[in-house]
Amino acid sequence: MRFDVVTLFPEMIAEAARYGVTGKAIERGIVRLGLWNPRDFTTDKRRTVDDRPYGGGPGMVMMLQPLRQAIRAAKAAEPGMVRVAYLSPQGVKLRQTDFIGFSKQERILMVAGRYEGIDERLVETDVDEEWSLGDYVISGGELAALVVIDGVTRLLPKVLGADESSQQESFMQGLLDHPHYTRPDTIEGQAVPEILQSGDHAEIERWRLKQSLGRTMRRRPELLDKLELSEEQKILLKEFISEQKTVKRNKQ
Ligand code: 4GN
Repeated sequence: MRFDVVTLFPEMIAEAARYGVTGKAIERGIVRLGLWNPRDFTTDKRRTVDDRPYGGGPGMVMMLQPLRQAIRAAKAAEPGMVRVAYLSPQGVKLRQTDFIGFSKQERILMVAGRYEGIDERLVETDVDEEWSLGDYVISGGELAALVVIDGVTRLLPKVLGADESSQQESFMQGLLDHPHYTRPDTIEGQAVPEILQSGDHAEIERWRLKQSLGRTMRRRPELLDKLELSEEQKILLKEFISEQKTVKRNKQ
């Protein structure tokens, strides 16, 4: 899989992608990164990439020409189908299923905006899709592009080992994850749930699914609404509710 990013700060992408799962995937050649600086596609002596907004107002806008040339160069870098994505708060909210969709593509080209945004004519003609991480604003699209690179890379075959496979994650089933614990089994009066130390793998799976269902209901009920729960899952959810009522809690 090849990711291309058009950015004024290519080093930011290159450096962050060196760590962890993305770093390993790049090392192993499963992922390739192409970085394109619109400043390299300017023609004036000052290498200008921004200009004042038509209509007035504060801030600057990323100029069309350097961005368009950078996108074209990135596309032409190798043959094959490329989806051009722009990351902005105006985009469609990204979900895990979109990452799954991206992971089946050969290439994704992302445009990382800065300042007040990019010239809208690019969105009309050079961009295929506009995506948002969520309802908040950050100062540049680079961190958003890195989120996509990371979220997609960890879904690619061979990137995660069999035991850490993303396939068995709760989120793939539309549920929040269950709690995790490691040693020691007790610390400052806080014990690891007994069942997790029982060695009964069927019971452990059942407990984890119950926690996933319960946490999803408590924290993200709208996610549960989208699911058709099995009879067993309904039973687990009822068990979660009755077990929760017996313990005094101020969270979850
Ligand atoms: C994306 C980009 C938020 C998101 C961004 C988001 C850079 N902020 N919610 N900032 O996915 C003006 C230029 C804002 C591009 C954009």
